Amino acid sequence: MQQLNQVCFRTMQFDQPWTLENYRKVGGYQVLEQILRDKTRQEVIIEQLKNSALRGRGGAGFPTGLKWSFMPRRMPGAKYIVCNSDEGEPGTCKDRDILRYNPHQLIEGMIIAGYTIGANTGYNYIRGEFFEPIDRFRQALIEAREAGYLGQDILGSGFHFDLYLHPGAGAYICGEETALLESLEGKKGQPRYKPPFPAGYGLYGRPTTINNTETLASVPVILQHGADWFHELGTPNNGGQKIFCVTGHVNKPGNYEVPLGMPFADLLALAGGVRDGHQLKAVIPGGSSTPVVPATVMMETTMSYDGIGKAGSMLGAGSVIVMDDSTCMVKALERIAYFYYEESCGQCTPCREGTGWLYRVIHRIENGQGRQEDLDRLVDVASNIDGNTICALGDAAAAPVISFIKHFRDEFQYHIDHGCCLVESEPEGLRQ
Ligand code: L3W
Ligand code: SF4
Repeated sequence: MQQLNQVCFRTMQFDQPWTLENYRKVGGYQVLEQILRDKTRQEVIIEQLKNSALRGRGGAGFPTGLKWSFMPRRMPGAKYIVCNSDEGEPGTCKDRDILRYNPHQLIEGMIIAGYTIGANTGYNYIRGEFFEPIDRFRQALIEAREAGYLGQDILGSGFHFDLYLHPGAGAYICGEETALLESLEGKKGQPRYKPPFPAGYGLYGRPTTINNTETLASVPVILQHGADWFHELGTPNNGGQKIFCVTGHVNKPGNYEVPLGMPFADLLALAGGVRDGHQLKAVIPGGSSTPVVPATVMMETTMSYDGIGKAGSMLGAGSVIVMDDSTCMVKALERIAYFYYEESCGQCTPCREGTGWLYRVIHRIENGQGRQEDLDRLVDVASNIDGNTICALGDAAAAPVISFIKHFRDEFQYHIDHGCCLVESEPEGLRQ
């Protein structure tokens, strides 16, 4: 069996993994101390990250070293590092557990990021409903400040860095990076046009780097053990271990931190396999925004950005929603479509109108009132949303519709022809 929990969950071996005392037992804050003591050149840190093949864990898989290199470090004036802990993607529950069980590693990662990109201020935007994770992160901030890792002249190095926690207010769209920045500025959380990207025009119009919680929490471990060590945990171009949130019809749902490139079949086995007495039907491999993959393809797939890409989907945030043969695919898609309809910020027409249109048509098919032309209409509406909106929520609403109909068209057609479905069940991974 592959080794587990070597990166973000490495403190899980202790009774109270979230304390500073236990974080120090795995070498916590030693990397930061060394960087500040040696005044390590920022280019060296960025090069290490590039060599580690760390890719953004928030959904897009963008190379982290490259993103940090975009920052105009020598430009005078304020720059910011922002952590996106607004984890709201259906099926995703990993960042929540990093905040709960290893908050200091995230804090160390953010201080190192601030040093590297030339920022003296950081914000962690945390989903507002994460009560315990917020408390743990707040307590860790107090501990880190008392230990001299935050504030003015950190450890006598001349570098100062302040880090603030900002709870969100319940909007999924604030997990989109530019909506998050608007929300941090105190405005309505609506995405901005890109470009300009945050690296050029971010928080308060200043250069800003935004990374996901898991991404930033991986940084101290990479610098501690070396880029090659991290890269070799995974596969070429897909460095490290990654947390997979396995939900739905499995015997042991949960967060599993395993090497990128692990065969899906092994991950499924770790999660206890499909519910007893049932067969695997399909998997949504990266969260509800990513295309569904049928069982036969999924069982031949490896869990990496490139592996899932070859299967016609995306690794996304690593939120693996498992559906067995009791799942009604029409019902499952109806649930997903309602989510995007509900969470659209309403700023652009194809998304505002299209998500409602998609939901209403799927709803009527599910309720036995589908029309023969509905499947083509759904694909047409989804295709017209895809790529025509300000942010990725439009694409995220379209992708499930197109893929569900592509792979399970017969099931949708059965609903239209007979006014009912063959199987009656709700996918547990999609329950909110
Ligand atoms: C400077 C350039 N920066 C790209 C930066 C950009 C961003 C990152 C990736 O969507 C996906 C979405 C969800 N100069 C740059 C540049 N950047 N080109 O790189 O950008 P992008 O646009 O590819 O992705 P995104 O807008 O960040 C993220 C999908 O993830 N998703 C959602 C997961 C939800 C959670 C959650 O709840 N926590 O993670 C799942 O699949 O649909 O496709 O930073 O600025 N030339
Ligand atoms: Fe808002 Fe949807 Fe447009 Fe994104 S795609 S800006 S969520 S209306």
